[in-house]
Amino acid sequence: MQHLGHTRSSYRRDHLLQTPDTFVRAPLPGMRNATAIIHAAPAIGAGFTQYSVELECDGSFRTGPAQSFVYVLQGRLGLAETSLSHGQYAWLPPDRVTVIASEQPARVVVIEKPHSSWNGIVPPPLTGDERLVPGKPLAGDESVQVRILLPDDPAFDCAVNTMTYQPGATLPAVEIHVMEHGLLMLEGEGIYRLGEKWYPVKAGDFIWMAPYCPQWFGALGKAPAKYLIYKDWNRHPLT
Ligand code: UGY
Ligand code: MN
Repeated sequence: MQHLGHTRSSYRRDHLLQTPDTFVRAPLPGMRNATAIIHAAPAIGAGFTQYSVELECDGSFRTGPAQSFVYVLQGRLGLAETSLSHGQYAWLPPDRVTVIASEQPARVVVIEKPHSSWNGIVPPPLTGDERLVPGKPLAGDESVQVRILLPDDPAFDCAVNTMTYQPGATLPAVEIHVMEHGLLMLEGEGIYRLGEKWYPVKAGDFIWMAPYCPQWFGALGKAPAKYLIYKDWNRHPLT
């Protein structure tokens, strides 16, 4: 399709909006029958990487030296003795190579970050199911539900949550904070304020927000909007 050079994607010093029409696919070393779309990486100033992996039949990839958070978007994946399907996720500790494989086509999002340990503690691997995590209203607002996918434990140096907004619901205020974000729109649509710009966004879009990037979201449409959001967490800013 011809877009005459137009896209909703935008790259600024303190944020990236990456829409599916601008995704570029290339396999990473160790991938078999699979390819990656790199969303966030140190090349844009991020302290983490986030990428989508698209697996074909009999596809596989492996986690690297960093801690990894793996969330299944589509299909069924096997890792170690476990299998994960849509909405299920795994956290894998650093320095442990784990092969993730799929017999059928599948899509998964991966977040990797060097682990900053607390008193030398590195947690063991864990798995979970987003649908079984109870939602908590954001700042008392029932129309915005937050699901916290990783334990509230100082051994973890990042948080990964989902946030579900009823149509018309918004973040209560423009946030400006030291933590950076990687965000994948999972469902619905809305308006994201990033820095001094307001962007229409919808399911499939990725957003990176640098530290202190002003941010706000309002959900539009007739169905809830939902996103998966990463942030660095639980560490003094000097560490
Ligand atoms: O956790 C957060 O900082 C979250 N409320 N930010 C966001 O949704 N942009
Ligand atoms: Mn935030």
